[in-house]
Amino acid sequence: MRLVVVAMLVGCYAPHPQTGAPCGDGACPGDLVCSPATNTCELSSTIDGAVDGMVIDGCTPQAEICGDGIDQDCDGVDPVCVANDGADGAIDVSAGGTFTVDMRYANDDASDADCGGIGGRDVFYKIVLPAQEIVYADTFGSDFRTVVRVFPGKACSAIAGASPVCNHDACGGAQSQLAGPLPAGTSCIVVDQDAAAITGMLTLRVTRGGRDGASLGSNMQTYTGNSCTGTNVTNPGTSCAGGDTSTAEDAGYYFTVCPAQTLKLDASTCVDATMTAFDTVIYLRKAGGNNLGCNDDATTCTARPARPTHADGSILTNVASVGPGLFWLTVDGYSGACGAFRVDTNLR
Ligand SMILES: [Ca+2]
Ligand SMILES: [Ca+2]
Ligand SMILES: [Ca+2]
Ligand SMILES: [Ca+2]
Repeated sequence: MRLVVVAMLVGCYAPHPQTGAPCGDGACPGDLVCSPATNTCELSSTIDGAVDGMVIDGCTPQAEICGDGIDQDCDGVDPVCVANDGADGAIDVSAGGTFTVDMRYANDDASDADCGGIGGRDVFYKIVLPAQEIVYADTFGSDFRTVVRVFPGKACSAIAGASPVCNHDACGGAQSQLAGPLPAGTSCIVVDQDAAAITGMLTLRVTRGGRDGASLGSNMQTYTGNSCTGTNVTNPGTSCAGGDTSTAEDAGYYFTVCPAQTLKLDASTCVDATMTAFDTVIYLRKAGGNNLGCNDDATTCTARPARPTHADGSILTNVASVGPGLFWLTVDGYSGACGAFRVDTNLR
């Protein structure tokens, strides 16, 4: 028995050249080969006898699986997996931006979590927020059917058994688009391939909404609120309300627009002037962008009972939002004002 244990230890710890080291002038020690994809020394020739760049007799090419030490496609290379193939390599997308991945170099190791088909390769992202905020993501431009699973408040290492926000087949197509609140702290985003896909280029776009807010519904809606309970996130800007840069608290309503789609928005704080108690300013922006429309005082508004000599309610009419993206209607106040409001909208 003692001899067997010694033999196993010898087997496990027999010295051999390490993989992952840079190729020296294209050469690698021992039986490693130089991977042209990474310019590092990798294992392949130890598995099936392939030599660098050659397809050997008797090797039947199959779909490559990255990082498993086997050269499935018989080109002499076992490619290194992408960094965010697994949960522990989740790429931080907290700053927003566009992220691309060649899915050939990922593995199928995420649970489908009852969202999308079983199978397909998957990659992991994380986002870390200082406070609850609306976050937008889409995968338009990817060349495969995408499934996006968002796990609010869960690190990627802790998503087992959790139910994600699930999105696929958005906008009548094969990609994904979603927006919604994520809490302070870390959340995980998994992008998967539907069914048994093993190739494809992923384009993931992440946009921070810059604030918390409520979802703006399609067609005619009425919302009431009190902006004094919010915080001052934005101001009307230099092109509106006389360049008002006051610190009035504001309320935000968000919506998404599909690619090649234009939505039109009407909004008014004076449909019932008795329900709005302060001098409002309303504006529409793409997240992070400038005013697409902004109005302080609409002369066609009925004056508020509290200020009968001056109509200071606000109206936007037929303002266009061109997709794809995340858009905000903001109810703000002029010169620091806040209060109860009613805003009537028509998004179509
Ligand atoms: Ca492989
Ligand atoms: Ca994976
Ligand atoms: Ca404001
Ligand atoms: Ca006003």
